[in-house]
Amino acid sequence: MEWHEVFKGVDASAVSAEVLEEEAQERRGLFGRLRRNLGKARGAVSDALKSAVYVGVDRRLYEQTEEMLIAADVGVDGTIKIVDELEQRCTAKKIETQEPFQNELADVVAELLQPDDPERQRIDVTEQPTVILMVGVNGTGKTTTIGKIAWRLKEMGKTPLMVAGDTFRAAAVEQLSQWADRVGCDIVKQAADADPAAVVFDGVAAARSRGADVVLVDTAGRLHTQVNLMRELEKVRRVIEKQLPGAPHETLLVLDATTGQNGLRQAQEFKQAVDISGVVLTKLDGTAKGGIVVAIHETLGIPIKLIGVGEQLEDLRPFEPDIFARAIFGSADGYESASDASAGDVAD
Ligand SMILES: Nc1nc2c(ncn2[C@@H]2O[C@H](COP(=O)(O)OP(=O)(O)O)[C@@H](O)[C@H]2O)c(=O)[nH]1
Ligand SMILES: [Mg+2]
Repeated sequence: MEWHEVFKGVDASAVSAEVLEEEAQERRGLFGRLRRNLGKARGAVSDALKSAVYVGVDRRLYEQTEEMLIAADVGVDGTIKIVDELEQRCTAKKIETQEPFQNELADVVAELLQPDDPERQRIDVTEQPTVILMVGVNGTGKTTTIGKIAWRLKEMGKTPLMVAGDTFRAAAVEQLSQWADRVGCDIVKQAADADPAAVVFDGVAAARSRGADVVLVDTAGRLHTQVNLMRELEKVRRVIEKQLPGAPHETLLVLDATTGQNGLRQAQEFKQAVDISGVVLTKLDGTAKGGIVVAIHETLGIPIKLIGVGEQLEDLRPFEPDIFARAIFGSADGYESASDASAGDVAD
């Protein structure tokens, strides 16, 4: 999936040939890059399957696959679903060796992760302006992700505007300002301690008067109490909605993949307080537990839209179940054909 396909409302004909070529190149190198960045998770899977005393596809291998999936944070329900399906298919196809076994596993995971409605997977930026609200616990990567998204939008000819709604820490406003400088976009901010609702009010007003396309609203991830935080987010949301009916058009929950099942509990709390439309799963490069993707899919019912695979501007990717599942669960030999296939897509 190319970036201009992730964002609904980006006019592909307005994207410069240069950027399209960059995207295509990135796309060709994507599988290898993703595989490298997801090295920890991939290593955990292949080590577990290799160390399974491999005498063929037998009961013991299914049990070990089960253990591996649980250890990778897939969760109990997802694990049972995957292994049941895997066993049925391997039996039907008479699969008896590791490599096809592992590729079958990747297929099963990829299919499980398919969105019910692919349109819901996209980020709709057709409204003028579109408001995207970022929420999540402190340190999950909200501010960084805003920088990454703003950069992509700018590359595609959109005018992003950042709003420093995390007024709880002075450093947060400064950090977002630095991202705005790097990306080269406007930022609306006030002194730390300001009322975030007031900052957000100004931000939306500024976007309308300056003709910005996409407003990216940063928020606090921690207040004195969790109840206060949820109340503040509800208030921010109400202020946006009042000022611009229909907004926020997208509320993205940023989750840190390294926090595992704990992150899922946080997610439930946020989901209750504000209407979450998508998940951004960050730090997948730093965890051996990439299976958290399956757990999120199974328990939250909110699409994962983007994944963070590093700290650099370009280390944000659209979430593509096939590529992701193959990068983590597929066998080593499956990689080359997979990367050829995605390069082929571009050439077509
Ligand atoms: N390795 C890695 N680090 C990330 C990723 N996303 C964010 N970070 C880092 O996580 C830390 C916290 O990010 P920040 O954006 O400040 O989180 P916030 O408190 O939610 O705004 C920073 O050091 C980021 O560089 C990612 O995808 N991978
Ligand atoms: Mg922040």
